[in-house]
Amino acid sequence: MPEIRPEGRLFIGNKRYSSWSLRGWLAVRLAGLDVEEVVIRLEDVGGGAPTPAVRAATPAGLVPYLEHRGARIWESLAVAEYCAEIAPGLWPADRVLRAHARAIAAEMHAGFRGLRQAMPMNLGREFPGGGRNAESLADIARIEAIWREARAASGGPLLFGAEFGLADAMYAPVVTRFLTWQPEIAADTQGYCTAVRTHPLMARWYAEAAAEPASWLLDKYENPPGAAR
Ligand SMILES: N[C@@H](CCC(=O)N[C@@H](CS)C(=O)NCC(=O)O)C(=O)O
Repeated sequence: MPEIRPEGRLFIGNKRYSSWSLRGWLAVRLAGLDVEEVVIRLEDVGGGAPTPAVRAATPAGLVPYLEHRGARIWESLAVAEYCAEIAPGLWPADRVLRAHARAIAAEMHAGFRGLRQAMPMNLGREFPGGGRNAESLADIARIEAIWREARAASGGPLLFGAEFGLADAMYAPVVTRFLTWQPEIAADTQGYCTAVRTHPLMARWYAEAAAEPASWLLDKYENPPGAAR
């Protein structure tokens, strides 16, 4: 029997904190790429500078970064599009729905800075009531509307029907932020969070995050400024 070898490498940050890595990882796993996973512990070197090991390993100094059969792909949305070339079913089959899915995925990739800054991802903690400011609440309202519109059109429970797709992958870290920071959200938003959280790949990512060494904990994410005390 010939040895089955991985077809490349996926560089990601550690799973407790790295929200963009979660997007790329979900796309790669949903597409079934046979790649080795290289997890880089994120560090706080000050001034918002990237982790030296991330900078050394990746073209843009950011994770996720995918090498697959000669292709080099960085930026989570580009990773998602690459995965969709291999597994086209990760976008909706219908042209109009596919355009909608791409639009909301791009909106996530380009925006929601208020939410991302006020409610950083931390899969091991709960900060109920924290992180609420005008910018994060406005982002949350827009995200609820996006999810509501997509699920109303598709019937849910995921954004474009029964299958977890690339639009869901782009919003999965938002779901984790909602579970950690527990903003006030509508019942249908909560329903979507449950549908995402219970997907087997999300369960796997959470379990692997929980297994990371305690020495990887970062004070800036464990004691974030916006946490209610
Ligand atoms: N726009 C990029 C953002 C990637 C990004 O900001 N990644 C963070 C981790 S979540 C990173 O690599 N930070 C470097 C560091 O913290 O050292 C993408 O979509 O992939």
